Amino acid sequence: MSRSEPTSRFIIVVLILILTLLLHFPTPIKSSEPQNLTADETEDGELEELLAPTTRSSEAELLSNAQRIVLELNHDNTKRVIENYEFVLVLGYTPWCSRSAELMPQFAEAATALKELGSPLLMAKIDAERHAKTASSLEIKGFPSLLLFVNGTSQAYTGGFSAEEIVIWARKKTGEPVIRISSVTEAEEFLKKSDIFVVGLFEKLRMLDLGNTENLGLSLELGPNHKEFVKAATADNAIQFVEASNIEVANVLFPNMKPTSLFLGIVKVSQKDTLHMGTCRADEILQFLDHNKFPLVNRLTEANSAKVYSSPIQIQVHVFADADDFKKLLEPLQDVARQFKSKILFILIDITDENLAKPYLTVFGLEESNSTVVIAFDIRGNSKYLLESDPTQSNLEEFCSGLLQGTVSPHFKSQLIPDNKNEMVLSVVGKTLDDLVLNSHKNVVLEVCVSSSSTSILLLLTRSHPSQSS
Ligand SMILES: *[C@@H]1O[C@H](CO)[C@@H](O)[C@H](O)[C@H]1NC(C)=O
Ligand SMILES: *[C@@H]1O[C@H](CO)[C@@H](O)[C@H](O)[C@H]1NC(C)=O
Ligand SMILES: CC(=O)N[C@H]1CO[C@H](CO)[C@@H](O)[C@@H]1O
Repeated sequence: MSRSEPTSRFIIVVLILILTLLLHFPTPIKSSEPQNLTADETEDGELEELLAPTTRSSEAELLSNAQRIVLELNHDNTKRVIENYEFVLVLGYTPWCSRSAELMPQFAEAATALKELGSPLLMAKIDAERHAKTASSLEIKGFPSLLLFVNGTSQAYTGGFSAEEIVIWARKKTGEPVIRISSVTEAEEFLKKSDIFVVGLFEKLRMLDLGNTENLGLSLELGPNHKEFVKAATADNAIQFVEASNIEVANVLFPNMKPTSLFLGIVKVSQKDTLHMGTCRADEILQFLDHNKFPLVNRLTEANSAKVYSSPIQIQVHVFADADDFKKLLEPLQDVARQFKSKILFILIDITDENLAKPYLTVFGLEESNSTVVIAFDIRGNSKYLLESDPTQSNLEEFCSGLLQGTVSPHFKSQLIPDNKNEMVLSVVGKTLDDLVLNSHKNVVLEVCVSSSSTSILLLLTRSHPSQSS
């Protein structure tokens, strides 16, 4: 009797203590696994559904399940979630923003894929209009915006905006930058789902594949080359890196790979294009990627324009065509592009797309054009060019060679060259400005008429000072 009483009192005290703790700290999350969330994370038990296995009965259902895998942040849970998870990718959106609406299903699809891959990343979204204060405390500016929180500290999102691109980026930044492929079957499966990737063959990985882990120094023994490979994979923002441990597997990924114990290359599946990388240094791998990651011909969309124009390639050929001409042009254009690989960037733009095409065509005075237009920019010299002949393969080749050699004349938006024969006062247009005025050996009085006003400006250009005098 005298012994059981203190015991039961002790139990009661412990129970009260546990209850108190539970009430005051409803979810002491310490794990990085989103699956370990409990239902009181959200008021409406949304997470219970979140935890339910994804069913595959219909596409709509799949999407709505996917959307549930994304945790909805609000005033009450944000701080706790950000602080307690190692990795949280937050999407700041507003309900009225169309770009948010486009991104949301991609984000949800990425969340599903990452969950299936067992990623430690928690995907969350916050309605930045409804929870403006909370959103601004996360430094969410502009919509949609994505931020990755690592142990509570945010970093900018630098990946693409399709589900696949989000998955690739997220894995790179959460400790899984490289996918290891150990069998031919896995390699074939991977190829079906991938368009562009970097492959590395590291024969020393074979020991890991065979389960030979008794050598604890193995990761060191994989050597500095492998370390550089992983470093590059982490630093790059968009391209999946894969590693293979034997030549049979590597050969499925990169056909006709030379038998060697170490090999790096880029594969562009849909372009049937492969490139061998003759380096294993991280910075050189990244530089090589910058110059070679683009498809031979880039079809411009609003979604990929930022990515396409991030290319460091200085000469860019833009081809404007309608859907029918696209089909006819694509192959010859790819052939040309192959010859000028990593020297000229080729961009294909739908001529009927006002937003994408008009601004360029207007610069050339060709906004009314209905047939294929080929223009080029040299970013170094800030000059622009126009292909004046038909866009046949040989004309395109000649144009591109000329661009590289600097033998194509830059284009000026210009009226037709007027017939000045027998004129006392010569008419000058954009195309003849250099010859008649700037390079003239005589002094020139130039009258500039501004079409929108009745006044005109007189400029005296003297030979010794070929610039404006009065
Ligand atoms: C996050 O914090 C945990 C615990 O302090 C630590 O083990 C982990 O390495 C950190 N993660 C990153 C990516 O820094
Ligand atoms: C292009 O097509 C439009 C409508 O079909 C027509 O009005 C216009 O004149 C055409 N422009 C040229 C340069 O052929
Ligand atoms: C309570 C609970 O669900 N625990 C799980 C947390 O996550 C680990 C790793 O996925 C599981 O093994 C636990 O069962």
